[in-house]
Amino acid sequence: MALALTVAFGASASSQTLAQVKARGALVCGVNEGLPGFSYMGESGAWSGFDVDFCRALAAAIFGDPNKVKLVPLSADARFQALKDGKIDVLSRNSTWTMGRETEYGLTFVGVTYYDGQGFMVPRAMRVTSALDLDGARVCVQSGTTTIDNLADFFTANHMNLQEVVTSSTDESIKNYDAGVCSVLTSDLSQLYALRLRLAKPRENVILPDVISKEPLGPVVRQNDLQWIEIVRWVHYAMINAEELGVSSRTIGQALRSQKPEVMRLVGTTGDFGREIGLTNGWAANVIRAVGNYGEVFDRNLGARSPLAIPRGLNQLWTSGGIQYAPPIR
Ligand SMILES: N[C@@H](CCC(=O)N[C@@H](CS)C(=O)NCC(=O)O)C(=O)O
Repeated sequence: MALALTVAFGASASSQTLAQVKARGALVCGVNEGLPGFSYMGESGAWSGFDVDFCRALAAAIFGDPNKVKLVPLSADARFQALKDGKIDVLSRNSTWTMGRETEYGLTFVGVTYYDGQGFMVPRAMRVTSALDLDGARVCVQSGTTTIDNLADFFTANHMNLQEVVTSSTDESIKNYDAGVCSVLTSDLSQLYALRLRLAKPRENVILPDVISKEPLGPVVRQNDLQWIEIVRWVHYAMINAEELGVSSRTIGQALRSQKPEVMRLVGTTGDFGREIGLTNGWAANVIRAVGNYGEVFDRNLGARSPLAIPRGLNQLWTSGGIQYAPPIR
C-alpha cells in the first residue's frame, strides 16, 4: 500500500507543472528585480530583457501567446528557495549553474542561455589595469551569489588582502560604489556592462580584462518534473536551432512552407515533437514568431542593437566560433 501510494505520487509529481500552468492560464516566471538588458521594468511599466524574453518564449510555446506570463522579481538570496517552494514555475534570472545549487535545493539547470564569467569594474582614475593590482581594495559585492564566493577564492589564491562591502541588492551596491564606499565593483561581466549604465558617470569607469570564473547562466526548474524539464530545455534549444537554420521572426512565414527536413521538424510541419512534450506541434514556430530566435533575442537585449553593446563572444553559435550548440530536433 505504502509503495503504491509512493508510486502514484511520484507519477503525478513528475508531470504536474504543465497541467498547473495550463489550468492557471499563465506561466509564473522568476526574474531579476532590475538589471538592464536581462530583466528591467522601463518607465512605461513594461518589462524587457534577455531573461524576460525567455519567460515570454515559454509562454508562447505553451499558450501560443507570449503575454500569458506573470513575472516575479526575486533577489539573489530568495530565488532558489522560491523555486523549491513552488512559488514560481521556472527561474530565469542570471543564475549560474553550479553543482551545489542542484543538489542542495533539488533543482535542475536545463541549459546555458548565456556563457558568462566574473569581472571587476574600477574608476578610470584609479589607473588599475589588472585584477592582480587590487590587493587591499574595498570591493562591493552582493550576498547569495557565486560572485561573493569567487571573490574570496581569487583573493586567497593570489595572497591578496580583501575588504568586502556586502549588500543584498544591486541598488545598494551601485550607490555604495558611486559614493566611493568601495573602489571596486564585482559581478558577472554581462552585469557589469549593465550596471555601468546606471552609474552617475558611466564613461569614467572601466571594466578590467580579467575573467576570474566560469558563470554558465541558464533557466532553472525543480528536479521532480521530467516533462517540464523537457519543455524548458527544448524551448531554449529550439531558439538556438532556429538561428542556426536561419529561421527568424521575419522568415517564419517562409519556414512554414519550407521543404527542408530540419526546418520542417523545427516548425512542426512534420513530426510530432511538440505533442510528445505536452504542447502543440506549432510550439517552436510560436516561439520564433513571437519572440525570435536566439540571435534576435541576444541582439535586441544585449548585443550591437542594444545600449549594452556586448560582443557575442562565447555566445556565438558553434558554427561561428562560439560555444552555443543545441542538440538536433529529430
Ligand atoms: N550569476 C551569479 C550572480 C547573479 C546575481 O544575482 N548578480 C547580482 C549582481 S549584478 C544581481 O543580479 N543583482 C540584481 C538584484 O539583486 O537586484 C549567481 O547566479 O549567483
